[in-house]
Order: sequence, then structure tokens, then C-alpha cells
Amino acid sequence: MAPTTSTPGPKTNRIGLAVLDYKGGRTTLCAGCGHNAISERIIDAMFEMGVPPERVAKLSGIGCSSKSPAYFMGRSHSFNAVHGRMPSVATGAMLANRNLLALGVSGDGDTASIGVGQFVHLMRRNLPIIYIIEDNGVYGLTKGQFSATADLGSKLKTGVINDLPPIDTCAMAITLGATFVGRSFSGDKKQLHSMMKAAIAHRGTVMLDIVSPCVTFNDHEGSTKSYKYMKDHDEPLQEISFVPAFEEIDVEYDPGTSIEVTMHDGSKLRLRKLEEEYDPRDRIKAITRLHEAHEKGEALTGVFYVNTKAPNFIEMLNMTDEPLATLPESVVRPGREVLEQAMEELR
Ligand SMILES: Cc1ncc(C[n+]2csc(CCOP(=O)(O)OP(=O)(O)O)c2C)c(N)n1
Ligand code: SF4
Ligand SMILES: [Mg+2]
Repeated sequence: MAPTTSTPGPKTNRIGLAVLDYKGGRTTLCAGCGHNAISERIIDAMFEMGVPPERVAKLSGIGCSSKSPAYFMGRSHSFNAVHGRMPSVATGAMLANRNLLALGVSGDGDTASIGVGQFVHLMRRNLPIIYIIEDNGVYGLTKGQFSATADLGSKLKTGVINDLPPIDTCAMAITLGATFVGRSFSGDKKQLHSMMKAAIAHRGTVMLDIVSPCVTFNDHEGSTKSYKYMKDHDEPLQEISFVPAFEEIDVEYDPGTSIEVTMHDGSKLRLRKLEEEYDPRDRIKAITRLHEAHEKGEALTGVFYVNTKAPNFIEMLNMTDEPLATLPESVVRPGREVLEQAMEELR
């Protein structure tokens, strides 16, 4: 009789889930769209970090990018807000339940055009959220008009040239108060993967601008957000590696060539410097370096700024440890006597 062999089951993470538990619906985006690759990196990072899907609140606005939360983490909470208005919904969700892990997915149009007013106020609050801009320089969903992140001089398929300067969402986020700011490229699997894992470990506003080519409307010669342009011009500031708190740190880091940042949960973000002088803990230098990149026409990527010391919005508001959403009504909704007493005090 042939010996019986047991077939190994799927690989599971530290909370016993398989990668399948982090998947979502089948994508309806164009084949090759950068947004699909970003969804894959989110799935991988959440799986490897062992994040319970039910703890995650996916939030988005309107656009192809904002549709993408339907294509990952189907077991998580999800809210598709009005165009450019996701930040206020995300703020409300986090104030109601501070134990959630908020993951905002937006587009360059959703953020830097119609949503810029909400975006700036989100950045200055340091709300715990991972805010991703899937940046293709155009409004993909409405057939490819330039957005406010399109570079000066870049060309549409129709030959139209962009004659306005771009908004650098990273420089803006750092200036306003976001505490983890980086730029990556949907085609750079390794860099994006480490950046996503570090983002999950951060308890403040993470703003990641991820260049994500639109293969249908902005992937031609003359575009600065195409696959070819990014492959030819991508200049990373660091080699990024991330060691989660639940894994043992086996290799010593060399402070001469690397910077190690301890994240809120004890994980380590290691940045092997490719530019000797660059220190992502220096806010002023980070802003200066981004402005220099514009002057030189560089497509700079990497972790531009990280600050794990600043208080986040939940801490600043001095909120109760127990989320408002799970407190009993008798506590969150004081009775008539309390209201009358408050009115009396105002007289
Ligand atoms: C209030 C409002 N104005 C305009 C639109 C039309 N609209 C839908 S998506 C979009 C732009 C989306 O661009 P982006 O955020 O860059 O997403 P992408 O499709 O490129 O991923 C626009 C202008 C809308 N849906 N609602
Ligand atoms: S139109 Fe562009 S942004 Fe939208 S799904 Fe297609 S490739 Fe992606
Ligand atoms: Mg876009």
C-alpha cells in the first residue's frame, strides 16, 4: 500500500490567516493599471504584518483609484465617500473608534484637485491614518484630463501640454504636519512593500504618494508618470528595510551608512543611505530636498520624513481609551439633568 502523505495547507500568518483572507473582489480596472499593483502590495503587507482584516477601515473618494478598495481586503470595513471628501469621513471614523486602522486610498485628482481643502486639514491634524495617493497625473475615470500633480510641460495623448506647475503633495504634507511621508512607484515592488509595512506600524498620519501609471490615458512618450519615465528616472533616496516587532532582529545596522527609526510598536525601519547627507528625521531638510528635486527634474522616491515623537490627533484630543463607539449610551449621551446644568452654567 502506498504511504499516505498530507498535503501542506496554505501558509498562514501570526494570527492564523492565509493571504486569501486579505483578498477582495475581482478588479474591474484596466489590465496593467498601476492601481492594481498597489492593491497587491497592500494585501501582502497586511498579511505579513498579521493585521486582523476586521480592524481595518478602508476609505476612499471617487476615481479609478478610489474604486480599488473593493479589490482588496473584502473582510474589512469600507466607505466610498464623495469626491475629495474622504478625509472628513476618515476623521469621523477614527474619532468614533480609535482602535481602527484607517487606510485611505485616493487619487491625485481626488486629493490635489477637488479634495485639496480637506487634504490640507487632514495633514495638519496628524490623525492616525495611512493616506495613499495613487498618482497618475490625470483624472483616469473621466478620460484623462490633467490633474494638479501633472508636471509642467508634460504632454497628454492629444498633444496638449500642461502649462501649470504641479502641487507636490509630499512637500505639502510635511509642511503641514504629517509624520510619515514618502513617495514610491507602483512598479517598485520591493520599495513599496517595505514602505507599506512601516506605514502599518506608524501611529500618526502616513502620506504616501505612489506614482501609479494610467495605461489608458497617461503612459505615452511625453508623460512623466508613465512606466518608462519612472523606470528611467526613479532616484531612490534609500534602500528601505523593515523589521516588525514580532520578528527577531538578526543583523546589526551600521549607523555610518544607515539610519534606524524605532516605530511606535517597537518595529525597526532601516534606511540605508544612498545620499550621504540625507536624514529623514530633519523636517526642514526634507522640504528643501523636495524643492531641489523639482528644480533638477528628479523623480525622487523614498521615505522623505519620519517623526515618531509628535502626538497624534487622538492623543491631542485626550480621548478615552475605550472607543466612543463601544462606550454605553449612558456615558456618551448624558441625561437631561447634565444638559440643564450645562445650560445653567452658560446663563
Ligand atoms: C463632485 C464631483 N465632481 C466631479 C466628478 C467627476 N470625477 C469623477 S472621478 C474624477 C477624477 C478622478 O481622478 P483621480 O482622483 O486622479 O483618480 P483616477 O481615476 O485617476 O485614479 C472626476 C473629476 C465627480 N464624480 N464628482
Ligand atoms: S483608466 Fe487609467 S486609472 Fe483608470 S483603470 Fe484604466 S489605467 Fe487605471
Ligand atoms: Mg489620477
